[in-house]
This record gives sequence, C-alpha cells and structure tokens, in this order.
Amino acid sequence: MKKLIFAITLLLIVFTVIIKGGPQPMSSQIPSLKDVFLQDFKIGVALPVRVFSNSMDVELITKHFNSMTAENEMKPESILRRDASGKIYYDFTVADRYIEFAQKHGMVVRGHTLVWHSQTPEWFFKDEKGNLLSREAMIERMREYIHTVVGRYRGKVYAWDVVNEAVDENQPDGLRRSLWYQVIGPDYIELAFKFAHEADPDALLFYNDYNEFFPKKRDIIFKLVKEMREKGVPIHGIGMQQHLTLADNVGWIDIAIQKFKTISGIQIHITELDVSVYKSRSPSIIYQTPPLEVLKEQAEFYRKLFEIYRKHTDVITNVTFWGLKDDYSWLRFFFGRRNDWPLLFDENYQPKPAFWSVIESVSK
Ligand code: 9MR
Repeated sequence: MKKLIFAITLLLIVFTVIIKGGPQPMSSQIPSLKDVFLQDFKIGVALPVRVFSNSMDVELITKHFNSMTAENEMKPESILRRDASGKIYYDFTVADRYIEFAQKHGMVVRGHTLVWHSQTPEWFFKDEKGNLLSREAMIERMREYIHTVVGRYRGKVYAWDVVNEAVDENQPDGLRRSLWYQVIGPDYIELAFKFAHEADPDALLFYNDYNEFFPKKRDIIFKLVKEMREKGVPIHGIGMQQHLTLADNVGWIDIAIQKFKTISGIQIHITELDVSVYKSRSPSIIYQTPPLEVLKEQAEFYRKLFEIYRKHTDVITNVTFWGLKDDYSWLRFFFGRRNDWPLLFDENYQPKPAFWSVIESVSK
C-alpha cells in the first residue's frame, strides 16, 4: 500500500513539474557567468530582498554573480523614517541583509542610490511646516544623510551611485529640475560627491543615468563628469544603466563608451542591464509567450552588446543585470502589467538563448 501511495505521489509530482511546466531543477552543468568573465569585469545582479529566503534564487545568484545591487532597498525612501514629532531617523534592517548576504557569499555590493529625484520622500525637502528648506538647511540634510548611509557601509559597499538621473537633455543647462536642483541649485551634484568621499574615501563614486548613449544626453553627461573631474570633484565613474530595447542602436553604445573613456581616470559600470523583447516602450502587440524568433533576436543583441563591453575592459569593471530572472523584472510591472522577457534566465531558472550568446561572446 505504502509503495502504491509513493508511486502515485511521484507520478503526480512528475505530472505537475514536467507536463504542467512548473519549476524545474536548475541545470548545474551550465557555465558560471562570473567565472567566464573573471578576467573582464564583475558580473552583478539587482535583487529584491525576498530572494534571500528562496533557496533556488540563492543557488542561481551564488553560481553566476559576484556583485549585487539592492533593487529598491537602499534607496532613500527605504531607509529614511520620520517619527511623530517629525524627527528624522534611519532604518537599515533590510539594507543590512544585502551586506550580510554579500559577505557570506564573497560578493561585492554596489550601493544604489543616494541622491535622486525619485523614491525620496517629499518631506525630506521640507521643514515641519511643510515649506521647502533653505539651501543651507538642505545641504546640511544631504550631508548628514550621505555621511550616515555611506559611513555605515564604509568598506562594505565598494561602489555608490552617488547621483542618479540628474540630466534632462530638454533643459537649457541639461539638468533636471528636481527638488534637489530647486532647493540647492546645480552644485548639489558635486556636493553629493564631496560628502560621499568624506564618508568613505575608498569607495568608488559614480554618476548613473539611463539613455546615456543617446547622443544629446551622452554629450551632457560627458561634459558634466569631465568638468567635475577637472575641478577635482571625487567622482570615479559613469554608470551606464543600459535599459535597452531591441530597437536600440548598439553602435551608439560603443561610441558613448569610447567618448566617456577619454575622461582621464574614469571607470564605467554597466549598472542596470536588461533588453526588452519589444522594439518600443509602448508596443502595439504584447506577446503571450515569447516567439522563438524574438528570443533569438534578443540573443543576437546581447551577443553584440557583450562584444562591445569586452572591447572596453580597460574601463568597464562591472556589468550588472537589472534582475535575476524574467519574472522578477521591473519591466513586468512598471509600464502597467506587461509580459516581457528581458534577462538571461527564464521563469523556471533555465538559461535562455541570450545566456548562451553572452557566454559565446567570450570565444570571439
Ligand atoms: O526596478 C525598480 C522598480 O522596482 C521600482 O518600482 C522603480 C521605481 O522608480 O525603480 C526601479 O529601478 C530603477 C532604478 O532604481 C533607477 N533606474 C531605473 C530603474 C528602472 O526603473
């Protein structure tokens, strides 16, 4: 009888897992991304905190990645708190888990992000009466925030996205009219780098942005970073986010890297890589399942991308994917609920054609 029950249970499991397409065991035979690119750059991944309690996620993370970024959990809105009397305090409970995990598994952490127009509470810019702070008070608040966060993780976070997405190519001076800009003025950017450097003189400090390879935006970022370097502002790198679609021009990415690397002493991190299977952010047709042809096109795109990254290993020191597997991607939620398959691993932890083309880019 016991044997019969066992046999039936086994059959049911096989039915659910294989026939119905449930989670399959991870292929332990495939190459490890971080080992394949060991001589080139670190391979990173952006993670939500829930992955740390999922053993299949942990296995995939530790096999392939040697760098990690908190997808949301080290942003100001995740760390900053205010008590009933309006007093500001900090909550590092969740952020600390990234550091612990990284240390346990021999990974480095990219800190994301300190100064950004988004995911920063609006009250942070205001006094207890709800009025915007004076320039001096805001500079002091920024200094204290950066000193507290960067200071806490001194020697534990190896690179920080100090300022995120400050460029707006449609403004006459190229700078976004964020609350940071409005309250402090354009020099909030260099002040942020100065404070971060004070808090951890050994951390690598980055300016990070998206669409950074579009010519107009690229030139504004180039000028901003070059001028800061020439003035002696402690900035060490440019973070190229690389949220891409299949319509993007990889040639422009190559040109942008070539241009950025003429700034003496600058490093480049690819900080938020993903490649949507669509050709636009508002596609007219949404796939129910990804057509094989499209997955192959995506694989070709990834191959070209990694060939370019590998041409520039003199400056590119970290390539980070924005998500572990397709179903965790922000692209599934951000533009309304939409199917997309932008990463190297599918819902079932299996490597996609894009994974193999990234691996193959090394043999060229
Ligand atoms: O992936 C993040 C998503 O979970 C959040 O909802 C979103 C909110 O702004 O931020 C996403 O991450 C962004 C990153 O912090 C900065 N560059 C763009 C990323 C994708 O929007």
